[in-house]
Formats: sequence, C-alpha cells, structure tokens
Amino acid sequence: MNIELVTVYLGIGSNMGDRKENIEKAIDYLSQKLRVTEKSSIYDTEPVGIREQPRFLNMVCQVKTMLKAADLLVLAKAIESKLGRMPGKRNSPRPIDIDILFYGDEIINTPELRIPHPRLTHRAFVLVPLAEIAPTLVHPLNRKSAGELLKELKHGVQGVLRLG
Ligand code: PH2
Ligand code: MG
Ligand code: MG
Repeated sequence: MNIELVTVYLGIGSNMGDRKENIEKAIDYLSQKLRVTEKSSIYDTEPVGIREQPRFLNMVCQVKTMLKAADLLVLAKAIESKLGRMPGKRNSPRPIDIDILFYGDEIINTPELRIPHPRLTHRAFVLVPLAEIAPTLVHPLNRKSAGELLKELKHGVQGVLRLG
C-alpha cells in the first residue's frame, strides 16, 4: 500500500463571535479528517486590509493528510460553513477563515487555489505563528525560510500579540 502523507500548513483566523471557541471547533473538525501535528499559540491581531473591523485571533497549524489540495480546500470551506461563515462576502468579518498556506512544496495556480498563499510573505499575523512552529520551513518560490520572511517584514510585528 502506498500512503502519501503531505505536510500542510493552515492559517486560521476568526473575528466574529466567540473567536477562541471558533478556532477550537475548527481544529476539532479538521482532526476528524486529517492529522493535526503542530499548533502555534493563538495571537490577537490587528485587522490588515479593511481596518474598521473587529480584531482577529490567528494561529497556524501543521497537518498531515492524504487529501489532494483541491479536496483539502473543499474540507476547509465545509468547516467554514459549518461554523457559520456566509460565502461570497469577501473581506468582511468572519467566524472562521481557513487558508492553505503551504501544501508540501507544491506550487499551485488555479482559479480556485493559489499555493503558497500569495499574501503570506507580508502578513505578520501569518508569519509570527508560522515561524513559531516552523522557523526553517522554506518558501518554494522565494527560497526564504519562515524565520527570514518574518525578519524581513517591513512593518515589523506590531499588532500581533501572543495570548496567554
Ligand atoms: N484575514 C484577512 C484580512 N485581514 N487581518 C488579520 N489580522 N487576520 C486575518 O486573519 C485577516 C486579516 C483575509 O482573510
Ligand atoms: Mg484569509
Ligand atoms: Mg480564506
């Protein structure tokens, strides 16, 4: 039998309702379908992009899965909708957002999915938790590690506060 587990990094965020509970439920749902192997701390973060919206909680987890990237996206969307996210409203407050940051070292560019996540290299709310659990993980396009990308952030890590 040929079992191929791919190591994947997911970015999870919430800025609606009970944010911590939403993140915990999302991880529970994920655990039912794949193996969650690492979890970062949870960070309270300033909204990036549209600034007039509630603050987020963000974290990153490492998972191992046999799911193809497209099927993992279907799973992520299904969990988002179970937790009450309305589709279509891009960039509005959401109970949960699950983004595929890296899928092994694959580069994917389809209308539905771009991997590595195109905005992760300049987002402190992704790089801080990512570098916490995988500082040496190398970005397959720019060949820089998560730790290096974090150090190179133009505006630093202000607005990203570790909880607890
Ligand atoms: N997600 C966005 C846009 N802005 N800002 C923070 N702090 N955290 C997020 O998860 C986030 C965001 C789009 O998905
Ligand atoms: Mg997102
Ligand atoms: Mg998303």
